[in-house]
Amino acid sequence: MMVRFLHLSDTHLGNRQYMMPERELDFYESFREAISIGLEENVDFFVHSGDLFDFWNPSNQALKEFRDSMITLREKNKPVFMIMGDHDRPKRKDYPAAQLFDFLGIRVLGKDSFEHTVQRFGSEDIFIGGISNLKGFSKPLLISEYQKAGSIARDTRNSVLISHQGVTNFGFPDEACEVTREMVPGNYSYLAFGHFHNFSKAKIGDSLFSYPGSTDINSTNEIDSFLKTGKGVNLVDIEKGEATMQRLPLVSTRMQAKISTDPDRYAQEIDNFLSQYSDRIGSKKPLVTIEIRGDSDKPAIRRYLENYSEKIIFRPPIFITAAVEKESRPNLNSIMDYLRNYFKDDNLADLANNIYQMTQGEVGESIYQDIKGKMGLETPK
Ligand SMILES: [Mn+2]
Repeated sequence: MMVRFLHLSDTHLGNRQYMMPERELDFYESFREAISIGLEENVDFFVHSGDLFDFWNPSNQALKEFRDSMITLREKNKPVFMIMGDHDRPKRKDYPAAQLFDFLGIRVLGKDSFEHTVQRFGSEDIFIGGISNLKGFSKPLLISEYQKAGSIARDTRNSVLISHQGVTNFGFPDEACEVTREMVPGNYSYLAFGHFHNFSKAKIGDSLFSYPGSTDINSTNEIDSFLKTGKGVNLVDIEKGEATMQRLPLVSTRMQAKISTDPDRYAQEIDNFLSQYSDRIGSKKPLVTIEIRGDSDKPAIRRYLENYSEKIIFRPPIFITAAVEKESRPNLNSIMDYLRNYFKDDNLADLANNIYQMTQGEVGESIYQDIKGKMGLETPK
């Protein structure tokens, strides 16, 4: 007997990238496509590894989109196991938004510490463990929760661990990671991870590990990986404790590109992009970020880009003149240098740095107090 599930992640429902209404709809559409792939593959259940919503207090529209899909899954008797990503974790005492839909069979696991459930599908039991995103001050807790997750699952055969953290050696700088690969328990059949938006998979211990990545492009940093591998979801089969995974592409994700060029070549590069990716562009107009370096006739370029209005959505072009380039590229080695350079005011830079440091850990009252203190409204405690 085999257990089959769909692993999706980082759907960021409600994200309205660049304040564009069509981008908000795109995120809903790629989410719906992911859900329908799972239904077509007749999975036993769904796993979502966090950042379901883009904000912890999503808009009613985002809640409705999620609810509608979950009603369908309920009707088809497909349970959903998930955890909170950093975007889902309430910034003050509150419920995770997804938990509003517990009556539809949504299970949000491990809100403050590791938690598990054992579910039976056909003749197979499967151990499903989860730990919601922990960051900043709670890193040591995370490491001990991973140890706990490893030891509790020791004698199980079919097992899945759901987690939303940065793990080293998956193409992200170590500063962006809370844990190293060695800290992740390697005795699970499958490690269902979220947080990094680019797809990757690996073997960790005896486990098959994967970041399925986001279902849509949340930032221009994801474009290179998107052009190489597209966005997708993971179809996972577990049989006799061994996981195998198939990567299934999402076709609804809108094509994006970033073109960094100069005033002499931009027109050619736009046409190159259109011909190179013509078979992948689909029915949605691609969204293109264009960066033009050097002195240029800005109004003429803006007018030229309008010729493409039927084929491409351009963001307002970014013009990088020699003067700007010099100013934005001082020798900046630390976040504090960046902030001083940006604000040109040590006091403001100091405040911004404090906020940055604190948002790596607990968010809330302490930041508010600090801001009031710096603004002379109240002495910080
Ligand atoms: Mn995310």
